[in-house]
Amino acid sequence: MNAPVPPVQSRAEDLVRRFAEVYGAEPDGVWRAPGRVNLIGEHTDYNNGFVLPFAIDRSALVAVRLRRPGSEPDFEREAEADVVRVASTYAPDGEELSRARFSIGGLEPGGVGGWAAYPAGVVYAMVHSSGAAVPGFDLLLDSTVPVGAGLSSSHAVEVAVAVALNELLELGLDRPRMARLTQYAENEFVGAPTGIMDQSASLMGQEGSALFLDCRSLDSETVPLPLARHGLEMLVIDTRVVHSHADGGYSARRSSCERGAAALGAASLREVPAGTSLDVLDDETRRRVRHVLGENERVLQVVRQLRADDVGGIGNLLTASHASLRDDFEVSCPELDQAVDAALAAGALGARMTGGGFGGSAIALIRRDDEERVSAAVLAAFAARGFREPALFTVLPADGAGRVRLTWSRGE
Ligand code: GAF
Repeated sequence: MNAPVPPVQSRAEDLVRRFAEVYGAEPDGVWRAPGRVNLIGEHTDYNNGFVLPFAIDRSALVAVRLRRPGSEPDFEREAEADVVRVASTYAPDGEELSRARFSIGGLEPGGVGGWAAYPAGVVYAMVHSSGAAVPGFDLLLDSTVPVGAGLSSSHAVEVAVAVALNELLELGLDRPRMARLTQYAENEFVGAPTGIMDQSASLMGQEGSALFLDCRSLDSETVPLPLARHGLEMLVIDTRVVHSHADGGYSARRSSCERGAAALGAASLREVPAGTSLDVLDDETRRRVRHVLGENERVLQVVRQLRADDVGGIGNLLTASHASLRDDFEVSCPELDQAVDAALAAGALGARMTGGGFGGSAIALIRRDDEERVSAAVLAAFAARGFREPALFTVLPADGAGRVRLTWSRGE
């Protein structure tokens, strides 16, 4: 449980060494982008609403080197200045590295599969939505964000690539523009119709705080989340039920919300005035809309409580969010419900699924002294139901993406 994550600095230094072995040269630098936990504000981002995620102390690292004519032995042989070579230390089938390559000029939506679609999508977005000239480059990826756990491992990769290329190519994109750019990569290239929350958390998170983001204006503020000072911890329960947002459930929810807004005469659910009757909607659409309207209110309430330093007091709102996602929005699953119920029964102050749902992770706000008891209760409940053993670990609010300062590497 809670296996320690190696420090970023030593991971980055290892990555530089591996990069030299793989590509025969040192990288231009190493960039880090964290995964995220959403504290509250679920399925509100694509409805122009409010979200309150935080960047976590688990991250993707990319070492990148722009390819320069004449600088590498095989560059001339490949004779393609726009070739991107990517490799990842996360290699499923027991191989040492998972490798892929693509040519920038040949990129088309859906044309690159597997994890390489994320760097490819960012390049595609830079070329097609920002008009940037992107040369070929070499990239090596390492990540401590568990894949498929609903903690935004794919956005962490995209954001790491975006901040690396933004700096190396001197594109001058600010954080909100990089959030839009990586959303474009997800929506247009990868084919997942996701909102703007995950990449914003990865880009704009701040240690010790959550990010209060208005997804309509992209105005953001940090809100203190001093867990340790209150003797609290955020426990992640990764159900290990894997779901992709490119599958139908997520886009079906999005369409329901759009239908609901249109039936209420609003451009988006954010524009629906408080107190509007939902009676004109059919039962299913009414429940979807009721979740989004209620969830926006819960975000505002949690922000008020955190600003009043009432961290323990937000627990009930987290649990209410879960009930709404389970009953009205219908994006939970038996494993997520079990995680929440078992954690609450063992003394958690609040618990909810986090992220898009249909699998992935739940979070539980717990007293530090209760970690073992809550974890044991969750494991026992999963075993009793015959569910796959979940992964349990605590997370802390961390800083958003940036360059890792290496003490000895070229270019520092
Ligand atoms: C996924 C999406 F990527 C986010 O944009 C958001 O919609 C979330 O599901 C649900 O709140 O993580």
